[in-house]
Amino acid sequence: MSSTQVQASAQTLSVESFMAEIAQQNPAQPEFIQAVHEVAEKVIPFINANPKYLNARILRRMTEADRIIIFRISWQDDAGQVQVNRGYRVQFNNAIGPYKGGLRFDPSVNLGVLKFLGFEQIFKNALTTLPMGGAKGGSNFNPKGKSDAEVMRFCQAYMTELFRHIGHFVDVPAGDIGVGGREVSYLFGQYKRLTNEFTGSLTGKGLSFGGSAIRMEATGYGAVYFAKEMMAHRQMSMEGKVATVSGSGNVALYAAEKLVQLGAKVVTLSDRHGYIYDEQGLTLEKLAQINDIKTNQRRPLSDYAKAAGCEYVEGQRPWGVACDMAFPCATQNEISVEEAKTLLANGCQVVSEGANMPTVAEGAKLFEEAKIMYGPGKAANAGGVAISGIEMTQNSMRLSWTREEVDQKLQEIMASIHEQCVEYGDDGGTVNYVKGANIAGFVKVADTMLAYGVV
Ligand code: NDP
Ligand code: 2IT
Repeated sequence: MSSTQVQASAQTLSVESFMAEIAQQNPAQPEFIQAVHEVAEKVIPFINANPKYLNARILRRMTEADRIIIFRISWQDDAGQVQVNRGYRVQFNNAIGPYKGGLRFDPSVNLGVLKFLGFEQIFKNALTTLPMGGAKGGSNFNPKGKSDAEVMRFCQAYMTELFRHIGHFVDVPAGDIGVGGREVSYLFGQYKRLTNEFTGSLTGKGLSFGGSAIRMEATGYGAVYFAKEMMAHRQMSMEGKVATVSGSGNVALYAAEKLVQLGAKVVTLSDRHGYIYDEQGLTLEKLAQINDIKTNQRRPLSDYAKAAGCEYVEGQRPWGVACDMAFPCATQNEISVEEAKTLLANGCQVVSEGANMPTVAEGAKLFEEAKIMYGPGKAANAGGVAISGIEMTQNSMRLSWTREEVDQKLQEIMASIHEQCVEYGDDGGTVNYVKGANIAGFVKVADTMLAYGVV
């Protein structure tokens, strides 16, 4: 045994005892505990079969963030009033590359939510095949109803602290809920001003200042490419299949666009207030109109429904609508157990998660037991961060690739993620993608951590 290995008796680890410690160490962080539990259930049997991971306590080390930065953000609103928010960056694990992950600006943001997202990001980024560690950040700032000037002042105040903790070789933030092109531009502008340096320190940038083709589309397109891979593995195609999509933000709109391009019929989209139902199926023209209303004008989906004479269901999510494929692309825990049951009862065969952890744990179990094609977020939505990685590559080269080149890379990366899931996810003849994604992501990071010794 080398000096870097920890001497320990080769006992087995139980999911229950492992989770008891996690729960005790992370009180009042239910989303984080949920995310760790999903990984622990799949990875612990594998660890018990491979004691090198057990003795070195790799999974326990992975559940402890490398470092968490929490800070005050003071800014002035348009009325001159002083506003105070809390800012975070959870730098979870940089074993295989610089910290990488999005920023979320939403009133629901708290430490537990960002730890769940940062933890997921470790495995997701490992699956992309690119050298990126896991991180997440954000603030409880609510961009809704704020003027551009207020959002700018907030972003500048946020970056005035964050800039000293990030950098293209250190930590590279990007967008997530409430952080899109406008916010990344303000954040990058302030980073550049404070450091006097033009580097790829954020991704999701505008095309004129180092952004990559297809980054905006990548998460949604990737979730559809992943579904296509799962279906091809079972000799099925998307042509003519009915899809429900939730959300109407960055991920949802481009998932819907790619579905339509591949011949599927997209019948729903949603926002925080309700969902639209279009029995004929949304067209590319309708999606462009919705994108303009939601993204450019920042108005609710109900305004589109009114303008287009489309059916709108207030206060509900779209999972009661019968479909062959479901693409949850809004937020965590947006498919309840009851909704998971309804989806299955209605014959849904594919769930590809554009959002992070959109299905409650018990609902995910039902999808696994039914052996449908269930792609968990860390595999299905990895296309976004993958193209962020490709943006970093282009920034380092000071070159940019065409849409066609980047789209080709995205398709290759999603196919490779699918292959990794197949390699590690065998479940008696079918593929369990939750098992495959978690073990494949774990192995890459765990082997690297083993190589570093006790760190
Ligand atoms: P956006 O802010 O662009 O859009 C989010 C959409 O989800 C909006 O339509 C929003 O409604 C809706 N939504 C947000 N919170 C809730 C809620 N609590 N209840 C109901 N609906 C809600 O974010 P993204 O599209 O970027 O992100 C969506 C999901 O995808 C998140 O889970 C994110 O973590 C994940 N993701 C994003 C990636 C990216 O590259 N952007 C990459 C991988 C995953 P409204 O319009 O009313 O605000
Ligand atoms: O959840 C995610 O993967 C993202 N929000 C994208 C992260 C990134 O760095 O592009």
